[in-house]
Amino acid sequence: MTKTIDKNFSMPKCFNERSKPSLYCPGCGQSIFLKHLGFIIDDLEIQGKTTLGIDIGCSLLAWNFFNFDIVQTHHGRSVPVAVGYKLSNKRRIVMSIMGDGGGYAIGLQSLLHAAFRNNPISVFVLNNTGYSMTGGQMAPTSIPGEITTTSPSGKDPKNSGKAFHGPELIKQISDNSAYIARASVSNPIMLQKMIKKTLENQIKNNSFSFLEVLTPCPTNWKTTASESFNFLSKMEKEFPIGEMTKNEK
Ligand SMILES: Cc1ncc(C[n+]2csc(CCOP(=O)(O)OP(=O)(O)O)c2C)c(N)n1
Ligand code: SF4
Repeated sequence: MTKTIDKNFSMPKCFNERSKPSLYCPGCGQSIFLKHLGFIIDDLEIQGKTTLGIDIGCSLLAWNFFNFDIVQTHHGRSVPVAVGYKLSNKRRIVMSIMGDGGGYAIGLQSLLHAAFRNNPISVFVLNNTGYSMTGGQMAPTSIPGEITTTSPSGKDPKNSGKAFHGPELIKQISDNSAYIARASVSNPIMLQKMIKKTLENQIKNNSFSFLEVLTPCPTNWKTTASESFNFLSKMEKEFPIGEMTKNEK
């Protein structure tokens, strides 16, 4: 049976009127991010002009929520599809949303070249330190010592076990006009501000923009609500939040 959104809760206008029941696990940070993204799309009044490329992984569940054009891609391929879409229809505002596995492992080359070419799309990578949809395997972003289903003794820092820092790498090869930042769902005001700048950089400056968002995955982390936010604080030490743009705007 299809559930309707309870109008007593504030929901973005660009969400589907009759959204399917949410398939996100309770406490998932990805759904928190989508709600803030929805509010910013409302604020910028771009619902009718937006196209979203979604990846494989839990982030694909975004297709349940938004009432605008969405294209589903293969794992790690939402960036090249978004680039192709933008090049063929320059008036659209084109976004890509993917997990850290999609962005920093299987799709890394596509992401880096889009940044290098300064393709005017907005990319969001949701970093939850693992491959969540497939059961919580270790990812490039798993932090040193982190226990995952494929690192039961903890990710070994002495054995190539460092955490991968995406925005810091992208900054090295991107154009001066690119917007690059890292946010966390623990700080919604900063998150909304950065989502807005990520989209505005495409709209006003016709440039590449990139936002990594730290999001909890309580199911694979096997954490309670408070433990999830404790782990998020640990992530924020490894992955400092803030803007990494070369030029002040
Ligand atoms: C080419 C390819 N390889 C592997 C898979 C299997 N697969 C599906 S989801 C997934 C993990 C996704 O992890 P991430 O991109 O970090 O997204 P999350 O689920 O954490 O949001 C994998 C490996 C696939 N769908 N396609
Ligand atoms: S497995 Fe993790 S990332 Fe996926 S929906 Fe559940 S909490 Fe969210």
